[in-house]
Amino acid sequence: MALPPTNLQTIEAHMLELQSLHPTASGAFTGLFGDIALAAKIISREVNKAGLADDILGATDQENVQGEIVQKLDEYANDVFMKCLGTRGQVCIMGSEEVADPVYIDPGEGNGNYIVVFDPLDGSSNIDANVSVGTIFGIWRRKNRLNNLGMEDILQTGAEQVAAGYVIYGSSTMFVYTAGHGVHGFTLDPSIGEFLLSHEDIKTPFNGKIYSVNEAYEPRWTPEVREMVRALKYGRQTKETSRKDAPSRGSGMSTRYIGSLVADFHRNLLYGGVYLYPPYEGKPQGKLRMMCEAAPLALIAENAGGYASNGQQSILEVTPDHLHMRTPLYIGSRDDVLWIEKTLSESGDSI
Ligand code: AHM
Ligand code: MG
Repeated sequence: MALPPTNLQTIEAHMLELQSLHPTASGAFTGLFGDIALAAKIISREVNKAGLADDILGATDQENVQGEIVQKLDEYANDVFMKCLGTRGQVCIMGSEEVADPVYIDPGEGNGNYIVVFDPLDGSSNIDANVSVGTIFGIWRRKNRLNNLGMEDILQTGAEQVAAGYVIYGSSTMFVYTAGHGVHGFTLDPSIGEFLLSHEDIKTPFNGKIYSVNEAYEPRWTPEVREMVRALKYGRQTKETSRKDAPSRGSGMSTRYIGSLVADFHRNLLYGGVYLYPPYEGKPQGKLRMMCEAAPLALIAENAGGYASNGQQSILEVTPDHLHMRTPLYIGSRDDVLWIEKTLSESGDSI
C-alpha cells in the first residue's frame, strides 16, 4: 500500500502556516475557514447525490430516506452555511443571497469579529443537468463594537475584504481562496474527507483566448457593449474597435459560457479569459450581486494577477449601497478586462 506524500496540506494546515506570519493572530480566522470547509464538504456530498435523491431515492416524492422533507439544494446549502458559521463564535453578521436581511449573531454565541457574505449555491438552476455549481463567499472584519453593529459593518468595499473564496462542485470539488497572500486551490479527496492543496499560488494569464457571456442578450445590450463584444469576437477584423493593444489575438477570442459563474470564472482563471455580465435593457445593473458574487471573485482575480471592473472602475473600489446590490461584471485576465473598461469608458457607456 502506497504511503501518502509528505507534503500533503489541508486548508487548515495551510491557514496555520499563514497565521505564523502574523504572530498576533488568534486562530479565529483559521477556525472560520475550518467552518467554511466543513459546510463545503456537506454541500458537496448533497450535490453529488442530487440526481439520486430526486429520481431514485425520492420515492416518497417529498421525503428523503430519513423521512425529512427534501429541500431544494440552494435552501439546503444556505441552511448548512448558516449553521456551520452561525454557531461557532467567529462570525458576527452573515449575509446570504438567499436571505433578504443580514443575520446578526447573538453576541452571547461568542465574540465574532467577522462578517461573511455568501452565495450558498450559485448556478443552482443548472444542477438537474449535472452542470458544475459553486459557493462564493467574502469575509470582512467588523468596524464597530459587537453591541453597536450596523450597516456600516456590512456595506464595505471589496478591497476591505480580509479573505474571499469559492467552492466549485464539479468533476471534483475544489476550494479556492485568497487571504491576500496569493490564491490557493484545494481538491477534496472524498475518501478521507479533506481538501488537499493541489493548486498553490494560482496565477491567471495576462491575456486570454476565451470570452464568456450570454450573447442571447445582445439585442438588449447598449450599442457600446455590443461593439465591445464584437471586438472580442472578431479581434482586429473589427476596424472601429480594433484591439491594437492585443497583438497576439488577430482573429478574436473563443466563446465558452456554462451559465454557472463559478465554473466559468474558474476555467478562465486557470486558462486565461474574461467573463462578462453587462447590463441590458430591463436589467440596468446586470444580474450579479456585488457582495456575494462580484466582490469575492474580484479579490481572487486581483490576487491571481487579474482584474475585475463594473465597466467604469474596479469592482473592489465600489461601496455597496445595500446587501443585495447588483453590478455589471467584467472579470478575468488583467489586460482583457482593462481593455474592456477603457473601451466602455471612452465610448461613453455608463452604468
Ligand atoms: P444565481 O445566483 O441565481 O444562480 O444566478 C447567477 C448565475 C450565474 O452563475 C451565471 O453566470 C448567471 O446567473 C447566468 O445568468 P443568465 O442565465 O442570465 O446568463
Ligand atoms: Mg448567485
